[in-house]
Amino acid sequence: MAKVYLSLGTNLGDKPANLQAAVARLQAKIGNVVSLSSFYETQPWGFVSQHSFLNAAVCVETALSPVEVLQATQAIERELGRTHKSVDGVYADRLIDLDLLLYDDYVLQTDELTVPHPLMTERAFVMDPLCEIAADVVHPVFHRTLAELKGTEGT
Ligand code: PH2
Ligand code: MG
Ligand code: MG
Repeated sequence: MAKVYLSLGTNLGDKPANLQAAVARLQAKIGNVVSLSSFYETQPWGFVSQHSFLNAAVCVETALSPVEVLQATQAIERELGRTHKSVDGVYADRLIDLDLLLYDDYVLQTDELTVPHPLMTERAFVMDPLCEIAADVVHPVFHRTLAELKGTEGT
């Protein structure tokens, strides 16, 4: 079994319900959800919106490969009503966003998927919830714990 860390975000609709629904589907499709952070209200990062976010992080134990995890998260995003991703490279409001952050200590780069998520350590809305459940996990590229990397985000 691999340990996968995912970031969850929503800034439309019933945000706590969107996160809970996503967690239930992660459990059904990907594997046992062994940790779930608190829900953090955060301001939109990288784009302008009047809708604040609710962000969280989870750890899931899975028998799926990284690409299978990606496909499962994309299916869950569609099932929960996400219609489009960024518009012309600009972030957009969304019902649910699931991002694959870490898959064990794998370092992967394909057209489809980059692991660890290349922007994770630059985003407080990712690192704050993640550190709540994975402070001692070592980042496989930076070789420092997530707790050490937290606070080094750009903003
Ligand atoms: N996700 C983004 C862009 N900006 N800002 C916050 N606060 N939370 C997010 O989840 C988020 C964001 C791209 O997916
Ligand atoms: Mg995202
Ligand atoms: Mg995403």
